[in-house]
Amino acid sequence: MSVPIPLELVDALRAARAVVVLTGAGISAESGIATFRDAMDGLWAKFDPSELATPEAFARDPAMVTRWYDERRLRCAKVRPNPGHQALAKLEQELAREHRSFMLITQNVDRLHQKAGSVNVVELHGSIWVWRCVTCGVEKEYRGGAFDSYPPACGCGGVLRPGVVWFGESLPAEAIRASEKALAACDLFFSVGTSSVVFPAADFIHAAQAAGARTVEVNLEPTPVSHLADWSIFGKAGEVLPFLVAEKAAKQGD
Ligand code: BV8
Ligand code: ZN
Repeated sequence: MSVPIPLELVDALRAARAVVVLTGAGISAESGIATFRDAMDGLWAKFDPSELATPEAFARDPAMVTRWYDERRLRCAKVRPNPGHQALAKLEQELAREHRSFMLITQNVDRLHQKAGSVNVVELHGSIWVWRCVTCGVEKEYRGGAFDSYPPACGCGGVLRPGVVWFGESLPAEAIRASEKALAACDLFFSVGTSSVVFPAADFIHAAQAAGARTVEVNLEPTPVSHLADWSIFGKAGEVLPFLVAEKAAKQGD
């Protein structure tokens, strides 16, 4: 482990009553899932993802947008959670045993947190596994192979779109409610693997601070919120988080 972890942070984690963790694409990078803003091979290299993740792009070219999402869904099916996901699942279990609360709020749509065993997960931007008919509204999880047409067809004759939140679309009300409730009650907030430029998630550190929480950022590079965090740790989530969770347990004599 090449990244120093401040002892005060380990103590803060040992003492925290209510922990909230916000994750972004960076925590899935070590599983082999492209982050949202990295220069990418395949479809992403030619297009700007924030251009594709919009209702306008879907209206303009539903075949291209649904093919892009289906390619990402099939990619997600091939990868596994990494030590960063596993550390957060372990931390949730330990805090539950210690009768302390934990909430994981993710911007990711890959469901790797759930695959790693995380239970208390809020999916702010939906899920790439869920597809919804734009005509009849039926919503189903698709875990199979590639769709046989783009845009995929619904039995009603309509077409399916991915069950994700696009730019310009409102986040699920329940996800916002659960996030606001957890942030208002937390005393330790982590922002992990996110460039903190997409809202409202990028504002969550402010809500945590308003609740009096200490804040931690774990990211490969500085972000617009790095200067706000009590601890800003530049390193890989898959290295920093397992080390931090192990240090917490070691000092607790777990
Ligand atoms: C909304 C879809 C009401 C699924 C995505 C103020 C308030 C509210 C809204 C806005 C506002 N200002 C502007 C807006 C509009 C907009 C917005 O935020 N625009 C931005 C660009 C300015 N927000 C919205 O439209 C939201 N809707 O609020 O509704 C409304 C509506 C209209 C107008 C006003 C209000 C909806 C936002 C959701 C958009 N959909 N995804 C999909 O295709 O995936 S967001 C997309 O970006 C992904 O979900 C992604 O998760 C998310 C954020 O990106 P990151 O996760 O941070 O990924 P990124 O690649 O950027 O960064 C990765 C980081 O990890 C990097 O820093 C890297 O260094 C680091 N990293 C890499 N490897 C590692 C690592 N860190 C640690 N370890 C590693 N190994
Ligand atoms: Zn339908």
